[in-house]
Amino acid sequence: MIRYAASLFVSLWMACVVLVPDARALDMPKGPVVLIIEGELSHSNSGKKAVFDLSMLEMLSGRKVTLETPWTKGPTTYSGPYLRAVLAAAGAKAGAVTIRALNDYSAVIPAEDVANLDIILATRTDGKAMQVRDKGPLMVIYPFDKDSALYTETYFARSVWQIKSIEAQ
Ligand SMILES: Nc1nc2c(c(=O)[nH]1)N[C@H]1C(S)=C(S)[C@@H](COP(=O)(O)O)O[C@H]1N2
Ligand SMILES: [Mo]
Repeated sequence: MIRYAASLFVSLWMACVVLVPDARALDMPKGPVVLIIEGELSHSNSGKKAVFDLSMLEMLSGRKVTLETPWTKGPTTYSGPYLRAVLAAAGAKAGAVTIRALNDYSAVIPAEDVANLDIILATRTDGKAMQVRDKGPLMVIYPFDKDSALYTETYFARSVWQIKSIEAQ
């Protein structure tokens, strides 16, 4: 009887560990959708896709950084979630991602950048939500402040603005 109870307890505990995080992994967006993630995902909320509004993104772990970019005059403050946190929220497997913009520009961000660099998807510049005319609603910001070796054309080309969607491989 005790063994039965113990194994029942273990089974229930495993069911919770396996099922509960998935069931409530991804909220439904309440505001306008600003990002669509496609690919092989374990957390979806719109068919097989994961869609996010601004507040869902801003609840994830991220950072605020002030830096210079080739696209701005003088230091600019960007804030937003880490790319890796956004991908984890959708349950994307570790790997490269293709980031697509509203104008159909796209760039591949290699798996090692996602894993090793503190890339953010900026949702705000100088504290204000980014309008499409200001490269919004989302923009890839590499940590140029932490590693000046990133300040090259290779990483500028991966700095996609006006992001529409991300495809996880
Ligand atoms: N949405 C979007 N993001 C983009 C691009 C683009 O055309 N559209 N061009 C990329 C490239 S190739 C570079 S080098 C940098 C800088 O582009 P710029 O030379 O137009 O400033 O932005 C990157 N991000
Ligand atoms: Mo470029």
